[in-house]
Amino acid sequence: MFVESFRVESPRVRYGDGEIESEYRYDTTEVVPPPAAEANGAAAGWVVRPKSVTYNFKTSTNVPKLGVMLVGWGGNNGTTLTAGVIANKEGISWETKEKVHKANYFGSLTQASTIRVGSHNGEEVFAPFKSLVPMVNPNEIVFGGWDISNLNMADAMARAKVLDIGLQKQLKPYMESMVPLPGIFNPDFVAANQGARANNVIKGTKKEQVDQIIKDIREFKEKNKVDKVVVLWTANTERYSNVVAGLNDTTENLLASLDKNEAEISPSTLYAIACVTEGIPFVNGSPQNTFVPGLIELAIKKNSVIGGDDFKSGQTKMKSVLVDFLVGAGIKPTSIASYNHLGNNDGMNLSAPQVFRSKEISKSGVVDDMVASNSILYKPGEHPDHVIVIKYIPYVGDSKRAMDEYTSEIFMGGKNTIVLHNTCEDSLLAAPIILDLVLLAELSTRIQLKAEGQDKFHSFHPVATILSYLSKAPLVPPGTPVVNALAKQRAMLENILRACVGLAPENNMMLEHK
Ligand code: NAI
Ligand code: DG6
Repeated sequence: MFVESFRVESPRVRYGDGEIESEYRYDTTEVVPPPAAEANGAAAGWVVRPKSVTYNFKTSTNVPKLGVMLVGWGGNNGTTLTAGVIANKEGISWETKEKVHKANYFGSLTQASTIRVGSHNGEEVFAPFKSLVPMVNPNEIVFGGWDISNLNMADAMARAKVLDIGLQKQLKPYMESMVPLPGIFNPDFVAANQGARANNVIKGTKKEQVDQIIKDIREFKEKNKVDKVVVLWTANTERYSNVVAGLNDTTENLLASLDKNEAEISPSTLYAIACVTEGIPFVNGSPQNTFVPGLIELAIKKNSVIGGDDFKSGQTKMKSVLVDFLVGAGIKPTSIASYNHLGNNDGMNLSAPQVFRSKEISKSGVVDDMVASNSILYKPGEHPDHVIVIKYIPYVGDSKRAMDEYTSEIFMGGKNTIVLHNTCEDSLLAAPIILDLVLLAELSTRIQLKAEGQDKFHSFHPVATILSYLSKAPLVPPGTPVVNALAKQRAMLENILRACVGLAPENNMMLEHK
């Protein structure tokens, strides 16, 4: 059974004027080693204590008019997302040799997935994920952004070669007047082959470039009369910046380096400095270390949302499901070989070794938490062989081919090899993820919480872990465990939103049927 929306009736929830207040019992467990065990490392005698903490949540229901500014707006992801939202808003349909297609938001967790709300007469009742708490309607988002290429969005959509031509023709009138603002370009951080499209760049020192980005955001906000702006990086993958003491290790050093026009501050870090300074949420959809320590410190000081890194779209999403399943089933993955080839501009940029290295790092870390969770299978420090290969093959364009081989040790010396082959337009996977990231980043700024004993409500930590489900290498606050397993990431997000309306976490126990 499906319901479009619902309202929670409970003494623990109050739907007030402009906000939802809820009281929520957070049940966890505390694990305590006995003093002797601590001394000699013995595992016996550990004590586990159930613990309950009452939290209060306050969620503002004043859904803002949202502006989204994309860095790399004219790229494959930027054009595909913008086109997709316009097509949904305008109710556009188009014909291919197969059938008449209608615009949809498939692939978006918030727009196209459901949650189980309970049961009625023994039948499961589901509702849209987006019905949990009031969220921005994607059709109402105003898009803008920057690109180092000056192509208007209609021509950029054609350059991307992602969407069917019958759809592109209908979208052209909406998109040809949209032109990206000049962007910050530094050839040292991307492949040399990207220089050819850089005809729309902000000149000046790094400080002047940051000031220009701030000015752009303010003008966009004013011109479009939006209440809030979220900025998201979907520009080229950059090489890693060197993290150097005195350069970018603290906020003070980073800002001093900015004033000194230091070469090692990447364009993505410059955009992020501008956003954090303005209190604008900034999400990084690429793998590079935009969030150098000095920037994370700045975001914490300003309490300005940052999130990332690297959209978790296809091959890696699969991996974070499959390895979780294998390790969770007591099977030991011992080698993972992940190969893919693609022919879009992202693939061309990734053909430079220093840029590929950023992607290799974010794709490689994705099974670490699952491996670390099972010491029956893996000795301390043991890890499956895990190799990542990406090749640029222009002919296939945006239609990425990904091939994976997982070999695992099974019962009594047996081996199991699973091989996957996935073909899919990369940008059609990424665009709905971008949508979710900006919608959830905005939503996170409207939620406040306090634990019992705390006298004041506070917002979530500015490093937005609630975006983990959508990120290959989730950025977490210092000292926070990184969770890559997809089901856990989804459960975390869903359960937090359930808590906002006083609903228990989904426990799947169905005791009433036992
Ligand atoms: P793309 O190359 O088509 O688009 C990037 C755009 O950014 C280009 O139009 C380029 O001119 C622009 N650009 C480059 N540097 C810029 C700067 N400093 N300021 C402003 N604009 C700049 O790439 P695509 O396919 O759209 O991917 C974008 C990013 O998303 C890449 O870093 C990619 O690795 C990442 N990504 C993509 C996924 C996917 O499934 N498509 C998944 C995970 C990450
Ligand atoms: C080649 O792998 C291009 C990349 O940008 C990926 O397509 C992107 O990171 C998506 O990766 P995955 O592993 O989630 O499919």
